Amino acid sequence: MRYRGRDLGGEGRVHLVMESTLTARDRVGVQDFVLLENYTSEAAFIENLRRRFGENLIYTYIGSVLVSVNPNKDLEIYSKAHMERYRGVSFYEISPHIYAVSDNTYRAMRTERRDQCILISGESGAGKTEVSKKILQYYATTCPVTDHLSTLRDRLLQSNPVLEAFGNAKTLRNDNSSRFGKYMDVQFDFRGAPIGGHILNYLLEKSRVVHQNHGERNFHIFYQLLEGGEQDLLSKLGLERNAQKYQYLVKGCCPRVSSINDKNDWRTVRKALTVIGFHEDEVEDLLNIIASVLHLGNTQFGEGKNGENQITTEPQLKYLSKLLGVDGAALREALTHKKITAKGEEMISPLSFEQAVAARDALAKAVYGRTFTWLVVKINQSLAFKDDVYNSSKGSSSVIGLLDIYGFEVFQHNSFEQFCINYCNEKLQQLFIELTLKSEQEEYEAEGITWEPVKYFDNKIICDLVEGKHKGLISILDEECLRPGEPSDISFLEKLEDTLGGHAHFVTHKLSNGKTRKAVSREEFKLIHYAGEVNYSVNGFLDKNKDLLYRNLKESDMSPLWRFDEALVRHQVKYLGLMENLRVRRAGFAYRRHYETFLQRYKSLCPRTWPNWQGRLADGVATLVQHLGYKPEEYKLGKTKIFIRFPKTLFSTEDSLEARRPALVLTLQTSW
Ligand code: AOV
Ligand code: MG
Repeated sequence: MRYRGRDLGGEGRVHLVMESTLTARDRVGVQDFVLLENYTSEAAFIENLRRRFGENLIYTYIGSVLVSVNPNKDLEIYSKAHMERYRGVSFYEISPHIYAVSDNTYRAMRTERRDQCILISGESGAGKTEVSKKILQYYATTCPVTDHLSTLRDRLLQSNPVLEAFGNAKTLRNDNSSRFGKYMDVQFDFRGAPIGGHILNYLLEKSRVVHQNHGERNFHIFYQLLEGGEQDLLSKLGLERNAQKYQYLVKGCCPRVSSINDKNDWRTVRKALTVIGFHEDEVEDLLNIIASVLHLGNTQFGEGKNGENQITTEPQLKYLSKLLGVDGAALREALTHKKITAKGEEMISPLSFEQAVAARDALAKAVYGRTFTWLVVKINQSLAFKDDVYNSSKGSSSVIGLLDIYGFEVFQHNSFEQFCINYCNEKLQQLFIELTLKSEQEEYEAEGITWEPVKYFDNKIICDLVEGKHKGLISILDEECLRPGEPSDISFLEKLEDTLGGHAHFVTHKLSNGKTRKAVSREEFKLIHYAGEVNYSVNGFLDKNKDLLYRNLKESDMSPLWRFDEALVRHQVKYLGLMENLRVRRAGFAYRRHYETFLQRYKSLCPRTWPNWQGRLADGVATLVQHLGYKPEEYKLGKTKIFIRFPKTLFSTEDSLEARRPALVLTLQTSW
């Protein structure tokens, strides 16, 4: 789902009308929910999605927001020919598509010379990452490039398979689930050519390196290396071509996934690393570390002669020391002892069996996490805009940002990971409200349009509850982690009760009359999120907050995935706030144009405004729409813009324009 926060795509940019490209099939249901007759009915909303989905029409607008339903099959709608169809065409002229959004965003960036952002939101497996890749492919294919820029374009595209190999994994919800958040900036020069990129990564689920739930896998790269790595390479790394041999790869009991070809993916990743500009010795370092993680997982501990805890797997230690380039004795000691400072003196004390296992796993997670960060740094260096190379680009450049995050999630058992993810979604929803519902209504006010405000739930109250200074949940958690004495998950819960008890969106088992509430256990707190109620178990909150290990999916049934599951769709329609969005859109005005743009485009339809209107622009537009027969309820005239309530009004005006095509050509050859 995408939105730009300001205006519909047509603003400031007109192009040849291509009504004829819309076939009867494209028009199944309504292609913009604003046209839905029964627009307050959730059932009608879902029925429209279902009808279109049945015809493989997975995209539908709510004004400038694109709703996309995952088809889970290749629809062959992403060819170069498709991309060409969407170039330079406005939203309402052609059937909804992610390419229309990409193109409108690109043109808005170029004509307004302002940075743009595409936000993608949705549940795990909904198709966010696929959408972000389609957008990138669209820019890579349709934007102008010169020879030296083609390298950058290739690197931008190739960063995806690399990051996915190291940051994606099979979960019960998605065979290629992103286990990290990604914000990517693509930088364009004044000609609209991509000249640079930058990736911001966050929340890598490091805990997956050492543990996977049943039916899930570790990060793809491990299986790719074992399946696809040349025999010489595996021997050098001390690895066997069998994932079952590695403790860190067997927890989920599914080394192979039918939809994934690890061997082919390995080739893709190796090639991508070269395209991005990794030197052979850097690739070697990278693979040494991946292999080390597997050897760490197979490092076992047992009781020595004197009852001490010792490493019982010597070959692993040997490989670890070789691959990581550290002294064997030092590594042995580090894995079985801890250093503590007491009264200014450093002391070494042995670790218990459990402590050693935990230390080993912590090391594996840290090594992998740092490697991932290093990978992103390297990719960013390779994508960085190089002023000296692209001299001609100096001065003006703009950016399109792509955000691909986690979706809201509720499981039977929710912990710190879900808390972080759901908070993240609350923040995204805030942004959504801010930029659509709020700004939409504020614009009517600014333009002096009479307007009956539409009520919506503002989830700021929940964001404040989580992030408020001193009194917010995160502050209280941080304070508890730092407090001297014996802070615990339960003492944290008690603090929450003391500080937040009574808040409308925070609930614990305690009732104000001293009795207890059954729906929330003694180790839980409940947050009433904008998208629903979630009980969080406080177990592990303090440790996880210190260690920053996020996200651990537990789900059972994936039968959520290959068909149009109405309950699932309804749930998403609800939590994404689509009905509220439609209501504002519908109660408001679907399209708006600056007077000048509107007049320029349609003046040929009225003898009084053709060829040029001499008076005030607003009067010209008023004259024009009267001539066109617009009814008073169909439009409003603001201070600088005309607001048109329904797309069909504009469609019929566009039809009239189509009938006068020869005159139109002059008007259309404007801003490219
Ligand atoms: P996600 O990014 O939203 O989940 P993905 O983008 O990885 O979801 O999509 C999941 C899978 O759905 C993909 O691997 C494809 O098989 C399929 N898919 C998605 N979009 C399309 C499409 N437009 N056409 C065909 N198949 C599609 V997560 O990263 O788990 O939040 O955390
Ligand atoms: Mg994803």
